[in-house]
Amino acid sequence: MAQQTEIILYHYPYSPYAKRIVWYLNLRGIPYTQCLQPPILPRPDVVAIGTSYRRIPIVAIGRDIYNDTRLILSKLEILYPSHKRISTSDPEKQALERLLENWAVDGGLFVRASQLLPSSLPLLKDPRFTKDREDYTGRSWTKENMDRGRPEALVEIRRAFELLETTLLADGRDWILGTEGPGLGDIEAIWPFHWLITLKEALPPSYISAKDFPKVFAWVARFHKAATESAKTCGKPKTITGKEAVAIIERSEFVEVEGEVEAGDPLGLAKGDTVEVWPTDSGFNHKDRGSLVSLCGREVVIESKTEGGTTVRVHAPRHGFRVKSAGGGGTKL
Ligand SMILES: N[C@@H](CCC(=O)N[C@@H](CS)C(=O)NCC(=O)O)C(=O)O
Repeated sequence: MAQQTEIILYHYPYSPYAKRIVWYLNLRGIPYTQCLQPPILPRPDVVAIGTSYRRIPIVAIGRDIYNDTRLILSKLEILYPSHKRISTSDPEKQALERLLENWAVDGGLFVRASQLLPSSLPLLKDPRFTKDREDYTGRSWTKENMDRGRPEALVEIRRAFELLETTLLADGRDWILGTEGPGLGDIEAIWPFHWLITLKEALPPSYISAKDFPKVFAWVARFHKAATESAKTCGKPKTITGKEAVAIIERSEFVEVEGEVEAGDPLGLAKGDTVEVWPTDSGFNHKDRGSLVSLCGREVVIESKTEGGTTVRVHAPRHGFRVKSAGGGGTKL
């Protein structure tokens, strides 16, 4: 079902998180359509599809809306089995894929990388942008605070370069898990490094350079070339407006069958309960609210409506998100 349904990616192209999804889709040759978003709120196109989630990217497949790249990647793995595979089936390497994801997303790598955005960047001089990012992260984005956080962030990021240079990439392999071509493991690990290396003035060459970390820099260049080639092969994605996107969603079917609330889930919630769902690491001021469709250790799904009143299902990963009863339905606790 999903195979025939248009994938709509809500993103802005310089989002490093969105790149994870674009690279993945292109490397697997899965076609998608994009609905480009502004870098700051408001995003009426996103509100229109029935989610209050404020982060980018978001993926809609039919009437299923997926928030957070970790869930999006795992869904694309399941929903598109017949396209070229880039993930590993070796359990030891699968563990590495997941640990690399955890390292980059939860392990502080992304937060430290974002602290290295050069304060000379025009966006960082725009008070609308810095205020927006304060809402997103809960920390100050003033020039003084950015500059103050930079030395510590540089030390952490250098440690990350060192780790890859002296371990996974130490034997001179092309791809991080020793695969034939670029794989999911590369995507899981590379995006903060790619972001920093390709962002002018983020890394001071006297402290972090290709001279110090030749293998990491070469890996990023190699990946960039492969990703650019695969994007060329796939061709430019179709770009649609928010109105076109919501119309596609509203006339689609669900691509997943309705799930259940897992028996024994420690929250004690029941199907149909009104719940709020939100990420706990960033973007926490924007909560989705709806009736609980399904809940398990991997994901939470709630029912919501598009602005035109069509029912959609909003999916979020369980990890990194809070699910809380909002008082409606048949909560047991
Ligand atoms: N854990 C989330 C993080 C997503 C995230 O933080 N994305 C950034 C863009 S790179 C964002 O949303 N920034 C604030 C914004 O654009 O509103 C994921 O994996 O998707």
